[in-house]
Amino acid sequence: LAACGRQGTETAPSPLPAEAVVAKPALIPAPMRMEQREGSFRFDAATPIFAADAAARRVAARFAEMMAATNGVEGGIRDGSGDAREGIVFAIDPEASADAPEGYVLDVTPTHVRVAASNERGLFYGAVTLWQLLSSAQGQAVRTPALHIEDAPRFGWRGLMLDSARHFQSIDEIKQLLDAMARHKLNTFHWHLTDDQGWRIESLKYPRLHEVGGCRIPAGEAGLEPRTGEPRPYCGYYTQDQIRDVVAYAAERHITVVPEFDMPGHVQAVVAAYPQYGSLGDTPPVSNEWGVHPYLFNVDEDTFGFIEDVLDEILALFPSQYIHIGGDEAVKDQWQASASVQARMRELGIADETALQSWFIKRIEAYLSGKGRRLLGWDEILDGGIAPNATVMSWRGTEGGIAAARSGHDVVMTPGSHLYLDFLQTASPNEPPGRPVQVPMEKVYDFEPVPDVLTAEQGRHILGVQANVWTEHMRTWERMQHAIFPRIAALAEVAWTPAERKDYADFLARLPAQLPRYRAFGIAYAQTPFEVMA
Ligand code: TNX
Repeated sequence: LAACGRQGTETAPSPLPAEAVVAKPALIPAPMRMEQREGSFRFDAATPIFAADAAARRVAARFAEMMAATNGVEGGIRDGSGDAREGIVFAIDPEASADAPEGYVLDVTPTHVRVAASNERGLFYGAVTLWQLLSSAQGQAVRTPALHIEDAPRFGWRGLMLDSARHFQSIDEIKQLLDAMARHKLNTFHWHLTDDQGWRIESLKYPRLHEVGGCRIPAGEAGLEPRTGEPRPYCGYYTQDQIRDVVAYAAERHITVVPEFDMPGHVQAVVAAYPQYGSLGDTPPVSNEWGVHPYLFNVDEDTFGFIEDVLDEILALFPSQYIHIGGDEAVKDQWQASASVQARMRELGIADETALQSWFIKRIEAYLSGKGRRLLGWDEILDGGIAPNATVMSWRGTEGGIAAARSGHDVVMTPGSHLYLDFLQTASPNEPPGRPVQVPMEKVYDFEPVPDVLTAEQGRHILGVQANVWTEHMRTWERMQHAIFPRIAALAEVAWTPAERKDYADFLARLPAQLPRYRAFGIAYAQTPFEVMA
């Protein structure tokens, strides 16, 4: 990886307990710059951990928590800046990493360690690095090589999307995922909360959204009570308190939660609850089938009033600058078939349904801009002309992202070909059900977010990358873990590590050290990638 010279070879003073020695740091994602130095540092239960202020203390506490989980040893946190030059110091230091908002500097010397950053976020990432360094060996006493790291992420958007509409997860599972994201230095949790198969946000103003829209009857046996054969609905939503709790929990881990409220398509669950806002006025059931559905919002003033009310509730729950409004897969048949939609188009002088979708999204964009937020949508929001200030999430390959960047719009790359974790990862018979195409770990790793057809200036519009966890095939947390881990480690390196530092063989050499860390946190990662490698 970096310029690794000599390895720590000092022997411990004799009265100390036996220690595990880290031969070579195994950090994921690999840092921007790392230089190994002379000697090594010993960490054990007696190592003091200094934190000078509240922010540093919060970071030190997270560090201690992680060390306790992986190595069974915490070290004691003390107030102060560690002038004694022993132990570990966490310091907010305006001089350190000032020009990199999430960067940090880490120095390990034979006598002490200093982690410094200009803000708490950067300091937290420094703590994650130090924890990985020390947990590259097992045991309550570890010795790690002296080194100097200067680190900052390549991208500001390092995301993971979770679909809680098709199947939903418990708050505890979501928190476990947020914890794991933070330990991979990911900072954006895109929460897909509404779709044809379910509405998962409690609405105070429109309670039928979660009461009716939150329930579907699964197809086949899963939808029947085993004894009586009665319909067994699959129901669930997150209360506003639970959502606030998740948002706060994420923020403590330096993760922004970006909600998604899909429109004008993927709204069958909404129309099931409030048919007056659908284009045709009929009342469908909440869907229990996967794939693309025909239901579209109407385009009259009542419908916009409803959407804006719901957005207001969402904005109050999610402080995120970006609000995802979907925009994908809106087949236009219902708009074509609806007399009132056609009349509205004539009135507005809108030529076709693609132009109508563009008008629709522009209207929502103006609403969100008026509230100081930014609209984000799937790449279909380019069709018929993109709204000013809209940001594009490129999922049908990178083409949409390229077009958006060329026209001066910001982009998050999340191509299905490389970053969809609902695709299987190997040809092993032990893969659980999933979408049939394969996205092996190496393919995730090899994704390059900034296409070389872009100029440097256009390339700066690529905010970053995100992997998506669609859950049609992931009924359980176990399956989700299989899909996410360890591919999330490859994603982390795509999102964080400078392109010229990426090296798949080296990544594979570091990956084994990551696995005991997963186990320590009870993460049931996929074994299939390792069967293939064996
Ligand atoms: C396409 S990606 C969808 C989702 C599905 C996914 C399954 C996107 C914007 N739309 O609705 O869940 O494929 O892989």
